[in-house]
Amino acid sequence: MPERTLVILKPDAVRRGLTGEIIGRIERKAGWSLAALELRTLDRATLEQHYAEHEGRPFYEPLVEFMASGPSVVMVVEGERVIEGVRALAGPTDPIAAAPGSVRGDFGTIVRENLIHASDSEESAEREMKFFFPSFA
Ligand code: IDP
Repeated sequence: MPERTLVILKPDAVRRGLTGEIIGRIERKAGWSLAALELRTLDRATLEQHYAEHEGRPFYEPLVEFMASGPSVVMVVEGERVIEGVRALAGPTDPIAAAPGSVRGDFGTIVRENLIHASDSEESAEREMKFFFPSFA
């Protein structure tokens, strides 16, 4: 059964002109497709809620600042095992530890500026889709 996941191409991906490359990788996976997509500058309130689980960690404040620093591409991707699949396509959080072939492994060096967010479970995908696209069924 197809799933849906919430993906954010972070401000570094937009600034560096990598959104087409990353969206292309997602679209080329068999049966995956875009269900919603918007270029959006995320405000502090939105980001504080999105990253609430990290509040108090040393990287939290610079993360919120970075994420608010310019437009992101916010999207819903749907397809077979897309929650696990986009996480695999993104690679692990630290781009230096991420394997070449993954988005973070191919394009990133800085942990904070790691290009892409993707929901990490069915539960967070549901929550994040409703949060970023409230009118989305
Ligand atoms: P994930 O995005 O791979 O799921 P999380 O642990 O949920 O990773 O962290 C959210 C985001 O916070 C990361 O994608 C990264 O941008 C940033 N981040 C996480 N850990 C660190 C860190 O140790 N230093 C700087 N930024 C971090």
